[in-house]
Amino acid sequence: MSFLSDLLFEAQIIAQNLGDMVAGPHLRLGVTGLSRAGKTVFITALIDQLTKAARPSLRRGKNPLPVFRVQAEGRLTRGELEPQPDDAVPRFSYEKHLEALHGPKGDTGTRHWPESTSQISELRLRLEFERPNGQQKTLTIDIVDYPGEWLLDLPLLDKSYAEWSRETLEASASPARATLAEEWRHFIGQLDPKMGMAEETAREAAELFTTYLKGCRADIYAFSVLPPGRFLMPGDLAGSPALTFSPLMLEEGIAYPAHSLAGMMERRFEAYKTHIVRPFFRDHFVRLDRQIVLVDALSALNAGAAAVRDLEAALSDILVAFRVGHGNLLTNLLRPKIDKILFAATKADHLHHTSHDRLEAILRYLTNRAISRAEAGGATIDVIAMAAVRATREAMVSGEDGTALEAVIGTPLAGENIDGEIFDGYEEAAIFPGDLPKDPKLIFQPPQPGSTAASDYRFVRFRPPLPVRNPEGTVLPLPHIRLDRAFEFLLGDRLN
Ligand SMILES: Nc1nc2c(ncn2[C@@H]2O[C@H](COP(=O)(O)OP(=O)(O)OP(=O)(O)O)[C@@H](O)[C@H]2O)c(=O)[nH]1
Ligand SMILES: [Mg+2]
Repeated sequence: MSFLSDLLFEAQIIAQNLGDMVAGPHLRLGVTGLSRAGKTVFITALIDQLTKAARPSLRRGKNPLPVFRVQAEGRLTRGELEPQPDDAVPRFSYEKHLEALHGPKGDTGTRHWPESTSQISELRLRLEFERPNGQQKTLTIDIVDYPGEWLLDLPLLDKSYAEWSRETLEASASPARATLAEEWRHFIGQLDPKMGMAEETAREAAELFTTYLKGCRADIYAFSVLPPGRFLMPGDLAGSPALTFSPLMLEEGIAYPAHSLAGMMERRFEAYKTHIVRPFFRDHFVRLDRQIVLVDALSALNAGAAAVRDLEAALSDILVAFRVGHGNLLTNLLRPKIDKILFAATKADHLHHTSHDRLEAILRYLTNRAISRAEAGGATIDVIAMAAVRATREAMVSGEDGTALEAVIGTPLAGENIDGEIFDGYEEAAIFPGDLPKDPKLIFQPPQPGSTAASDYRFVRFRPPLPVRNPEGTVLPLPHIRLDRAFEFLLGDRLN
């Protein structure tokens, strides 16, 4: 049965890849990232920039994408949205997300970031360009957006229910998580996994487990390793039996009968993998050509060393699931490989540009294991600090002792708090977020004694920037930091 389903799985992948190949020059770009990493904002900014890049009337004097060669050399002639390729997948709500950033119905006072993603969606962009020899060409780019939580499920594919139970329980006993897990652990601690199946008990265990996972995600903890992803973002599966399971305290080496509570939980865990995780993996991940991995290192730094360690673990777990390297026509048909991966530390606009190199060094350090693995597979890797949408500008402010500090100015979101000052969402503020450490290793260390803040950095969330219009009333592409460098790395060679 499992051999047959594996065979069917492979056949479906080959059929999809064949379809992709006959569709003409095209690239499937994976935009990967844990929840709140900035995927939806990045995709929106990418489309906003690339559909406007060939229109000089939508520039503020200077070229907004100087490092993106096809555009800088004036060879990008058109960027347009096309009907997406998969009829069964909803369309990425580009217009809605962009309108949110600009301010719905032209009211800039209500501009806000797009909502957290709860469903998969997809979009196709067609770029028309001139090759350096003058030949006209097109490149089609498919991009998929999905809830970041679902990404955490990929590592489950290789785990049995017993392994997953053991690992999840171990993690929940760590000092950083134990308090959050207390009620759930107490509940399952009283259960005998050999007892008969009991729907009510399974439901209660699953609910307490979900509450624990949600607690871990709160800003002050900002933990990253929290599978199963659908427990946090169920999409259309809320309340379904596929989500009604939980780890149990199992005894090593015991095979639990099918009619026991453990047997039922195991069946549901396997069903979750078969019916939810595998299709997501097959329909999305296996077909990617290139990958940008967005990492919100700043939120983890804000929450402290335990969150940073957790983020590092989550990133290396996830990246094992990528297929990387250079394939030939045949191997690409069977198993397309990701030949380029860009690791991007997002939201760099929270920092003065003098700290961007340090942020980049931190991300390089966090993804070290993943980078070595990908490079060994033959993929080309780069690491950047970037802001898909730049919500701040820079300024010098003077610190308490009169020293000059490199700060950023923006409008903090309503409710953001720095040292007891609560922002109202309208007032601008100059913020010195603290210096990132020169030595990236220090991010794994707890704050210095004497520090009053939960950590030594203070990043607040800012509102999106005020939109700027051209004389005809069209909104210009939003400001960004190094988005053009990302485009050049991910797309540049395909636009030559
Ligand atoms: N300042 C700034 N904030 C950003 C940027 N990108 C994302 N953010 C912030 O990060 C939040 C999450 O961004 P999203 O793009 O929704 O993240 P996501 O990865 O799609 O998250 P899920 O849909 O929950 O998986 C936004 O609401 C913003 O507060 C950026 O370029 N600059
Ligand atoms: Mg999203």
